[in-house]
Amino acid sequence: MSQLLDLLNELKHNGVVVLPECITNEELVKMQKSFQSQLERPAFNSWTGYTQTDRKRLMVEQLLTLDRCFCKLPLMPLINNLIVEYLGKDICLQEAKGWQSLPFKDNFHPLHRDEWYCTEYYQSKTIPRSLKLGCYLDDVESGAFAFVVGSHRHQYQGQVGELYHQQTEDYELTKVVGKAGTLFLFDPECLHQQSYPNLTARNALFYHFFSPSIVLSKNFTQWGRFQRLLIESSFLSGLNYQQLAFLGCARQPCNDIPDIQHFLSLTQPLNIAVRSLNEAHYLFEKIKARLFRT
Ligand SMILES: O=C(O)CCC(=O)C(=O)O
Repeated sequence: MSQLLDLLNELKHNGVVVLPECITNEELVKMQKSFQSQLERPAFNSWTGYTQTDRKRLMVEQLLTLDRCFCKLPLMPLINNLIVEYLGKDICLQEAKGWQSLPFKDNFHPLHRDEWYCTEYYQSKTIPRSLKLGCYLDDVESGAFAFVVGSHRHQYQGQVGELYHQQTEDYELTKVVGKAGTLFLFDPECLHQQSYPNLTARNALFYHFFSPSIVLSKNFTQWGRFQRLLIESSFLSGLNYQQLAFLGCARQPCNDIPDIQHFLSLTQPLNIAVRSLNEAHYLFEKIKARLFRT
């Protein structure tokens, strides 16, 4: 109990807390292998794989479809209890993704507060809170997660997004360096970034927890950054009601039709390109069958 309270107090005070070792070596290896398998190729047509929306990160979406270990991680009692104590009982997992950060020398991913809730809606209301769980899959010495201690402790909205705090020299950054398997919780209202330079590719997981009742930012939903959480159903077997609820199964069903605005003008040419490729593949197979008919 006192460990939970100590960690909770540190999280409340600093905005970030590094957790004690929770993952076994066997689980870590499974997660590393499964994550790596998604980095072999980009998601395309019927291939699953990584997606890429910026220059230096290969995103692995929907971790809970990949391996049971990714499902078990947020359910570990210490993690689960800390999140519920910090955010309240109606909280659940909303995103489970990770990324490989490719090496970079510049301030590629500058200091920011996450843009996820609708800032206009909450203009004169209490700022909604969320938590992220970070997990390194590699030993991290450079390119570590970095944050400004205590910068989440403000009552009124700070500026969200990456445009406002580019002069990193103005801030004292604390870095979370650590071995593969290092776990940390942070309040994304705390100023944070991936520090630079990042000398080697870094694989890391980021789970995001918040209440289903929160009104989300349109940038978050319509630009495809927020995706509905998918789970491989066999990973749910044996979980109790509380665990299922924590993974989001107790939410009101979401009836919104996804309305992604990303590169709208490219939709038609991209559809044509993919269909042409499939036609070409079909023709190729047909010619091959004719030529090699016995
Ligand atoms: O990749 C990192 O270390 C930074 C993570 C981050 O900025 C985020 O999850 O919002």
